[in-house]
Amino acid sequence: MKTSTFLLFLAIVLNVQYISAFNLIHFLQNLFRNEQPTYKYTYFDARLRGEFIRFILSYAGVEFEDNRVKGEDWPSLKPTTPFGQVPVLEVKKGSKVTEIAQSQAIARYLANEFGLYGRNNLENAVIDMYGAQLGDLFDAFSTSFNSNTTLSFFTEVWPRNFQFFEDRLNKNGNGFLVGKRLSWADIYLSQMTDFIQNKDEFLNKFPLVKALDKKVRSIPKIADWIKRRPDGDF
Ligand SMILES: N[C@@H](CCC(=O)N[C@@H](CS)C(=O)NCC(=O)O)C(=O)O
Repeated sequence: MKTSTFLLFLAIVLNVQYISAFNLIHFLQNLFRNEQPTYKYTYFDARLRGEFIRFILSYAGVEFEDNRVKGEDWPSLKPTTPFGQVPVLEVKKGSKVTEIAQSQAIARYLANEFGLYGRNNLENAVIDMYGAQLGDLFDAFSTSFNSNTTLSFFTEVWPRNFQFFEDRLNKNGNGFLVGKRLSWADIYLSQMTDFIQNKDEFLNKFPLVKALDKKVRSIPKIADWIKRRPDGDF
């Protein structure tokens, strides 16, 4: 049997809930070529928009430099980033460093690398759709924060969106947002619950989101990150 056939066979056999065939093949290929990239993740010393990427990096089980920029250092760093904003992920392969800005682009790259996508392009598009909705929700949170309207945001916009996700989980019917396995959108949705005060009470109204959140946070590598992550500013 050719090595690639054997690896494919092994990957299919091991294609359990949290390990996709793609993930395993990719990992083994990189291992044999000794081309494991290294990661430097730059964001503020906060959770906010950047934390879900830390969840994904933790899930991936890769070492990453968690570069937390202090407010006073931001003005000098800002012009060195691709679009004057964070998060930015630097991926170093050999001597080549590639910077990825835009949280959604970072998430999609990591999802492709570490098997957090679906089984085909259609599933991937739906996963990206949920990611984009969560990104919009975070934007709305940011706007409400800057205009001192967080109260109405958390009483109207936030529960409306959680109801959307509850309905979508109900429609998919198996505890994940898309297909039958974990995707980057599931992780993003779970991490968003970091921002809820009285989380238990709030999530009681959204039992499927609550169950997904529990499942994500009990994945050992994510649980470990949650245990050791710094508090940060927000
Ligand atoms: N669409 C971008 C938005 C990035 C963004 O708004 N970053 C904020 C922090 S959450 C930032 O860098 N603010 C500082 C600034 O703009 O100077 C993404 O999803 O990454």
